[in-house]
Amino acid sequence: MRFANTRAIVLGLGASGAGSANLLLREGARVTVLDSGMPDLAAVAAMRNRGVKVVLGEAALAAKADCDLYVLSPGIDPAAPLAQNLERQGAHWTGELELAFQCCRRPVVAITGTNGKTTTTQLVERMLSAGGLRTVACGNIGRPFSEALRDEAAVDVFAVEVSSFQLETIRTFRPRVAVWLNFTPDHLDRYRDLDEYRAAKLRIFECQAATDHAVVNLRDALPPLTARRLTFSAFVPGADLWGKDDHLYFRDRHVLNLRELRLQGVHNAENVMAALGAAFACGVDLAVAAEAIKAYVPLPHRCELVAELNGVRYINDSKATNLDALAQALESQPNPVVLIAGGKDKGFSYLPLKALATRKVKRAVLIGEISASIEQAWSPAVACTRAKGLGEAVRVAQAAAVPGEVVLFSPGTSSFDMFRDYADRGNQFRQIVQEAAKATR
Ligand code: UMA
Repeated sequence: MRFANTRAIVLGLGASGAGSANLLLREGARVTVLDSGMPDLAAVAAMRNRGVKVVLGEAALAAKADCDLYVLSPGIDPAAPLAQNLERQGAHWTGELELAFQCCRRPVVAITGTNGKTTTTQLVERMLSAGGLRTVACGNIGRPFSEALRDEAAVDVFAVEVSSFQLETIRTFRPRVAVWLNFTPDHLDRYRDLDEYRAAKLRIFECQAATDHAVVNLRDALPPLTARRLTFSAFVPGADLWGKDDHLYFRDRHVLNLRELRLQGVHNAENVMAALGAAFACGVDLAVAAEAIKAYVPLPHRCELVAELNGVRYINDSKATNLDALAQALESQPNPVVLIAGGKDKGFSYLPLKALATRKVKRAVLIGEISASIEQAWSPAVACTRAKGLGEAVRVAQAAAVPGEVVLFSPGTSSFDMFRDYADRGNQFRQIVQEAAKATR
């Protein structure tokens, strides 16, 4: 047992904290979990039943750093009081990703990028599985890597979606294949600037060796990498994986007709290319990999058509938690859009989207703590209305949209000011729209 007789403190009792604590228990450690927020009470009870000491609230903020190992959940900013209290006493962080990697005996394909991580991770899982490699998708996708390790005996490869938050605290994390999808502004509520965010993400390559692969977007100027590079791009000529007129190629070989897939848009073409690159690096035949994703159905909350009501299409794009994702959603709409946007103030301005919004958006209905700032950035070029909640926003949008138009819920920022997460936000939108549909019948 790797952590026999180790005394460990885990910070945060969300999915990562629970996964880390359970892994540490399996590896023989004595575990304390600290949570200064509002953890799920069932999770608290489950931990206590397993012999874990759980310390909550003010007591957690004053905990003593009297252990050997300190595991940080990714959503907890190292600058937060819970972490600072222990850091001042000399604690060094091991992230949940690093902890899981240290206990993992299987190769890892890691996927990062500002947008498209979850879709690509799922595509990688399907392609590798079709190629005969038993693969499990985990990580930032929702199921923590530490939790997925339970199934290790039945797994050949872990396809791990990794966020910048998780990469901040790695030391030995070495993916055999590291995928870099794209990089655009995000998370400026956590990082001082974009360079700091990018530096955290670039750590995905830090421990790779010359025998490993880096599957990278040719459009992004990356520093020199140790691993063997495979490039992809829908825009820049000369990539190993590239596209023309709905067709994808690997060097001079035709691989796939995008029209056979249910994934739409150029961003998804690049996600598919990246996944094909990872499959190739793992030795999977590209024809087999391409065939495997023909039945792939995109996940909810990503430009998901929720209903058509009086000739107006209602689209749930709650997963758009940054400006780049909102821009892609707007670009993909040929008809006038009534946009519902806004949410948490993550420290960036919506000004860069003003020209696009002026072109595409008939009316913007704005919610959340960033609503005034969006109005300031876009009005009067874009007609803006502020709404108190999502219900009011849908009512305003419904009144503004006429047949042939689209009500697009694409917030452009994260949800944590008003909702549990983007999925909760998207589910609430779907429910409100479905109730409105019933009322009009
Ligand atoms: N907490 C404290 N003190 C604090 C802050 C939080 O005690 O100061 C506690 C909260 O009360 C809560 C726990 O910490 O009980 C939450 O921990 P967490 O935020 O790390 O959440 P998890 O449930 O562990 O979810 C995390 C990822 N969340 C974040 O990075 C914010 C999930 O990604 C991921 O799916 C999960 O681990 C499994 O790996 C979500 C996400 O939004 C989807 N990720 C960001 C993104 O994709 O943009 C990075």
